[in-house]
Amino acid sequence: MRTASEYICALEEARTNTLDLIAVADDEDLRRQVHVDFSPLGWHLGHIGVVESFWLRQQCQGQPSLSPFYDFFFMPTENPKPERVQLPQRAEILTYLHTVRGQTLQFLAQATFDTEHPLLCEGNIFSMLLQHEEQHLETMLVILQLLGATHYQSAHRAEAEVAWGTRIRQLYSLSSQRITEVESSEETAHLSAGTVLIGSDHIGKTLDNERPRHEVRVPAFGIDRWPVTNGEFFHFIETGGYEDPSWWSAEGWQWRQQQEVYHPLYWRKLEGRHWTELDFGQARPLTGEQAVRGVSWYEADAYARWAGKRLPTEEEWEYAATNEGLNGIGQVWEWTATWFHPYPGFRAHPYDGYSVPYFDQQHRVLRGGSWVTQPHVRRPTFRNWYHPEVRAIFSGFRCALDVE
Ligand code: AVJ
Ligand code: FE
Repeated sequence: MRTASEYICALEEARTNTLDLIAVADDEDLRRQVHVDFSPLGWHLGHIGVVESFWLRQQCQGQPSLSPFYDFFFMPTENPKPERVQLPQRAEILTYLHTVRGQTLQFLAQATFDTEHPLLCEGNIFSMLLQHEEQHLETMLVILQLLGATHYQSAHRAEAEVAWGTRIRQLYSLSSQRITEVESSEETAHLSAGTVLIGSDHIGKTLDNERPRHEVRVPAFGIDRWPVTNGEFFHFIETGGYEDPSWWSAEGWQWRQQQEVYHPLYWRKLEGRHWTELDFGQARPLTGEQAVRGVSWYEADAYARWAGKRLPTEEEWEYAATNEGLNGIGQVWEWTATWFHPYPGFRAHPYDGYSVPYFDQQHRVLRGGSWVTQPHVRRPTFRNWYHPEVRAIFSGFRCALDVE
C-alpha cells in the first residue's frame, strides 16, 4: 500500500510530464482532431481534470461540481469527438486543472486509507487517478506522433523536421535509452502445460479488469523471447507478405485492401533512399534491431501465420512474462490473440464504464507496455485493449507456437 505522501509525489510527477508535453504544442495543434479515433490533444488535458474532480470532490467529498460545462465537455460519454475541437482556451483549462489539483492535494493531506470506504481503502481511487493520467499521457504521445507525421507530410519531405520533435525525443524517446536493441526472435522459450495463476487481487495497485486473480489452464507452448523486429518484419514485406491473402484473416485482408496498407504506420521510403521511420515528425533511419511498432492486430496476425507461428493468448503471455524472463518487454505494446473479456468473478470498479463497455468481442488485448508507457501502468498483469485495426498506438507483438 502506498502512503498519501507517495501518492502526492507520483501524482505531481505525472502532472509535470503532462504539462511538459502539452507545452510543445501550439494552440492550433492543441485543438486539432488529427485522426478519427483520437480526440484533440487539449481535450485530454481537461478530461484528466474532470475525472480527478469527479471522483475526489463529488464522489468522495460530496461537494457540487466545479464546472458543469467542463463535466459535459470533457466526458467522452457526453460529447462526441468531432465536437471536442471547440475547446476552451488553453489558459482556462490549465487554471481549471490547477484548481482541481489544489483540492486533490488538500484532500490527500488528510486522507486515511485504512478504511472500508470503497474508494479510499488502500488509496485505490488515487491509484486509479494516477493511472488514468498516465494512460492519457501515452495517448497524448500517440496524438503527437500523428501530428508530427502530418506536419512532416505537408512540408518538404526529407528536409522537414518538426521543431518540437526534438523536445519530445528528449523527454521520451529513443535517445533516452528507453528503446533498446532487440536480438533475434528466433530464440523460443518452451513452457509445459499446467494450471497457472493470472491477474491480481491488489485493489490498491491494479485496475478492475485485472482482478480477481484466478487459475487458468494453459497448454504446452513456445513463445519467442524477443518481440518481432523491424528487420524481421521487413523480410515479411519483401517476400510479398502484404500481397498474399493466404497469410491474412478474412477480416484482416479486407482491412488491408480498403486501407491500402503496405508497411507499418510510420515507415517511409523516399525515392532512391533507405527506409526511414518517422518519430515525432522527424525521419530516422529504420533500425533493423528494434521491435517493430505501428502495426495493427491484423498485421501482427498475418506476420505470425507467415512465420509458421501464432500470436500468444494473454494468459500465455502473462505466464511466460512472470516465469520465463521474456526479453524486450516494455518496448512496444504486444498484441495478443485474446478478446478483452471479464475474468471469472469480475466486479466493475469504480464504475461500469471503465472496462465493461469494451467486453464486446471487438477489442483485442495488448500486454507489456511501450517505451513511453508510464511507471504506474507497467506491470505483467496490466491489460490494454484496442480495436484490431488500430495502429497509431505504440503496438508491436511477439509470436508463440503450439508444441506437441
Ligand atoms: C485502456 C488505454 C484503452 O484510453 O481508452 C482512459 C484507458 N479509460 N480513460 C483509453 C482509459 C478511461 C483506455 N485504454
Ligand atoms: Fe479517461
